[in-house]
Amino acid sequence: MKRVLTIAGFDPSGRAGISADLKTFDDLGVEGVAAITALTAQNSTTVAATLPIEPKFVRKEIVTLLAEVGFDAIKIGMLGSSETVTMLARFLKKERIEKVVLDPVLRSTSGTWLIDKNGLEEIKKLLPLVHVVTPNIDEAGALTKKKIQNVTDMEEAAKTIHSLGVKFVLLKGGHLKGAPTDVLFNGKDFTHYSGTRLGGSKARFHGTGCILSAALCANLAKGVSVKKSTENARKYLTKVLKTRK
Ligand code: PXL
Repeated sequence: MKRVLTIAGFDPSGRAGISADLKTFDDLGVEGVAAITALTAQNSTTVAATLPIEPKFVRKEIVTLLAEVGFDAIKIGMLGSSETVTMLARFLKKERIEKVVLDPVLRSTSGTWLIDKNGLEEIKKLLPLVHVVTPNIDEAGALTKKKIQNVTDMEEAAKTIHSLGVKFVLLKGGHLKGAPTDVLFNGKDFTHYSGTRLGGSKARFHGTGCILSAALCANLAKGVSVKKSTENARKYLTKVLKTRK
């Protein structure tokens, strides 16, 4: 069985973060292990508080797991502090793990910041060490300092983010109006994935970014291509959302 590490925060509601990642890994037939970067106090609609774990401790969590077995892929989610991002960049530079998926979490769906103000610049430094980055419209806007309003803007943003050194950019369009389209860019070609919009409360969509990137990572660990992994991850996410109110 392939083994996948998630480095992310803990959401006690179970819909996002570490618990969502581990459930996704389990569903997709890979063994999940986890390093917690932050605790949060939240329910499905509100983040009341966050408590980042010391970067040294996060590093200890990762190296202790690694001492026993390697990872076939790594998924990175909420990191909680820019110091943890810096620590992780150092770790990835040393270990050279190929299949790294980064969900560049900046804010919760409800708008609470999940990283400090230096986090964004530190996250940019992680990109050359990452295989696939999965920003949503807000995160891509922050990374490129541009307003993204349509698919053409998304393609421009994906090019800019790709130029920061990451191999694949999967820009998620769910936050734009109309039929949601995700754009994958490999430095040469664009692939568009379109779907139908599901209705429902904000709570229904809490953690969707986590689930998508975890499912993508599980597929990559199993040797599936990035294009096909994206397709499979989107299908898996739709299935999960259909079980939610
Ligand atoms: O969806 C972003 C996210 C990621 N990780 C954790 C979270 C959230 C949003 O609330 O709590 C732990």
